[in-house]
Amino acid sequence: MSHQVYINGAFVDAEHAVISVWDHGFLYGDGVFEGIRAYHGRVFRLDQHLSRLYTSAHSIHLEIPVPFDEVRDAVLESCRRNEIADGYVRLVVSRGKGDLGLDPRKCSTPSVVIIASGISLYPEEKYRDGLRLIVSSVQRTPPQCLDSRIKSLNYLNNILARIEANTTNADEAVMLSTSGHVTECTAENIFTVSNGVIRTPAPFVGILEGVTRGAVIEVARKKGLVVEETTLTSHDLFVADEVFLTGTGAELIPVVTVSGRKVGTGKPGPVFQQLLSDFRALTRAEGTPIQTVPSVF
Ligand code: PXG
Repeated sequence: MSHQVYINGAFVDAEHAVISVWDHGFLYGDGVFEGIRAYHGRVFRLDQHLSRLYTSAHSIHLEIPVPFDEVRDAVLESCRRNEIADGYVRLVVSRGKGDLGLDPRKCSTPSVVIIASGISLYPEEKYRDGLRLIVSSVQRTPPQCLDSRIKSLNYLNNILARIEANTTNADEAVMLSTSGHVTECTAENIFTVSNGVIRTPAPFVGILEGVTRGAVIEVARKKGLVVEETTLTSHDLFVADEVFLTGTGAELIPVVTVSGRKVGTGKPGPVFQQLLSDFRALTRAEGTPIQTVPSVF
C-alpha cells in the first residue's frame, strides 16, 4: 500500500496530501504541532503529546475541530495503514485557509494533518562519541513574547540557532534566555550532571516542557538520583561532568564539547549511559498499542 496521510478526517495517498497556499500555517506559521514516537508497536506517551497539542492550540485560540479521542484513533490508524511499529508521527494543526491578511477570523476550519513515517535519527556514532554543541548567539524568544510551552509552527528562532551550529561545524546549538540563562537546544531539552546531581533548566526559564525530559526526570528519580529544575549558565555547561540532550527524535544523546570546551572526560558519561538504558527500557514497557480493535476509519 502507498504511504497514507491523514488530512481533515480522511486518509489520502501521500502524493495527494496537499495543503492550500491560503492556509495560515503556510502564510504565517499560525498553528501547532507534535512529534511523537512509536516503539515496538506502541506509541510512547501518546496522551501526553495530545494534551500538549490541545493545550498549545487552546492557548493560541485555535479550537481543534476533531475530538481528542478521534485524533488519538487517527494517530494509531496512521501507524497501522503505514505498517509502522517503530517510527515517527508528525501531527500538525494549522489555522486553516484564510485570505492574505493575518486575521484568523478569516480561517473557518483548522487543518489537521497526521504523517506517520520512519524516523531519521542522529547517526549511531553520535550516541557513542557525543555531540559538539555551541552556545548560540541567537537568544530564545522570551516567554513574555511567545510562551515557550506552546509547540507552535514558529521555529524560525530555533532554525537561526541551528544555522549557526551548521555554519560553525557544530552538531547542535543551545540557546540562552534574554537574561543569559540556558534554555534548551533547537529541538531538545538539556541536562547537566555535576557531582552526581542532575540539573535541567526549570520551566520558568522559558523552555518547551519536553515529554522526553519529563520521562528522564521520572526514571532518574525512581533510581534515587537527585534532579534539580533550576537555572543554569553556559559556565555550568562548560564545567559539568556530563551534558546530554533529550527529545522525541534524539531520545537521550550525549554532548562532549560546548563551544570548544571539553565536557568532563570528553566521552559520554556513566549517568547518561544509565539513563539512556532506563529510558529505552521504559519505551519497551509502556505505550498505547497500535494494533487494537476496532477503528472508526
Ligand atoms: N525543545 C524544543 C524547542 C523542541 O522542539 C523539545 C524541546 C523536546 O521535547 P519532546 O517532547 O520531544 O521530548 C522539542 C521537541 C522535529 C521534531 O521533527 C521536533 C521536536 C520533537 C520531535 C520532532 O523537528 N521538538
